[in-house]
Amino acid sequence: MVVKLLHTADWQLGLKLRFITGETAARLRAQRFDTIRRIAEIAHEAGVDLVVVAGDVFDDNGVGGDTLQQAADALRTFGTIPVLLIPGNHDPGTPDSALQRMPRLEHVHVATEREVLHLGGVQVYPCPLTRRHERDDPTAWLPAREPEDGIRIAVAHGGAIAFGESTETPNLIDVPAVISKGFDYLALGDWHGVYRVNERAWYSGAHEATRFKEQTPGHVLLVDIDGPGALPRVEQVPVARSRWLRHAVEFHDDAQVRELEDWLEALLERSWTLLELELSGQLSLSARARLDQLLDEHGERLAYLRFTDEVLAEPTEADLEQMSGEGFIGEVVDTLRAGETPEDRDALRLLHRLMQGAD
Ligand SMILES: [Mn+2]
Repeated sequence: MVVKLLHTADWQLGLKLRFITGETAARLRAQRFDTIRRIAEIAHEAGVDLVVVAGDVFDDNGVGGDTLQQAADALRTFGTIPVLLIPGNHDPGTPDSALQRMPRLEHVHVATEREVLHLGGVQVYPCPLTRRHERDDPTAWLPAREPEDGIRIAVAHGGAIAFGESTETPNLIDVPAVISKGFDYLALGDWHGVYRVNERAWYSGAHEATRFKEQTPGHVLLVDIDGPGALPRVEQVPVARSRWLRHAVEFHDDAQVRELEDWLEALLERSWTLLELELSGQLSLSARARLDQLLDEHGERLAYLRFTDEVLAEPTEADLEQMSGEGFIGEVVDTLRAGETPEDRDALRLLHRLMQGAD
């Protein structure tokens, strides 16, 4: 008896992405549904017996009917493959549960109770969250293996104690305790990157990232289990369309602006790339001006760009030669050159930029 499982989690459908303005947020919100369709293709190609979504299917229980319908339409593409959804901390199984309001589909099972289900030839033990923060371990109810049991899979949403968080943290899951009860695989959700807790317990991570700080989001896991007690074979499959990147540059040489330009030009699918740049160090005024141009240009070409900017612009002799002039501007430049405050340097930089623009 071999079972093939597709494990995913943290879809957070209806995610607001309030920090992103304009059409891009709507495009990224829509992509979260399209990536489910991609996951369904992978499930069909791999011939999986069961799909488990380990919580936080929706971003919150207040999502509108349009989000619920789009979710149901995307889930329909799994065809007859059974899909198990469990409530997480974003969409707990409270009376206003979004999962309960979603249009019903025959192959989609919403776990509301802590009880064993038989899906795709597997004994599945969902551990739904019934409120946003459970004080008790949501896996505590799981029964130990009986001799007649087949392949057993538990599905839960919360923090593995292995992360070393304080025991005051809600939704904590004692992973070794679950495995010691004779589970072949524990499908976890809540952590947004792929993370192997141990050989039988994994986080799949989110299908599309939600924040820059997430480690290896954008995957699903294909899990093969040859029989009760066999170690699962886990394959990590990339699915995300959006790419969330972080990049840091500490400038100490003007040539690094050109290197940053090359790096930006080498990015694939810029319209799907969100970038967080951390810029520090020191540049000449002319290189600083070129950097500002680059940031303006790529701010428009990327899906999203934000940056921390701690780059000091120090006028070089070449910069100042270029700026020296006659009349009022010449006097201002001389005054600013003589000044030593950061404001003087900022004013010189702005003036330099204005003079460049006036060419
Ligand atoms: Mn969560």
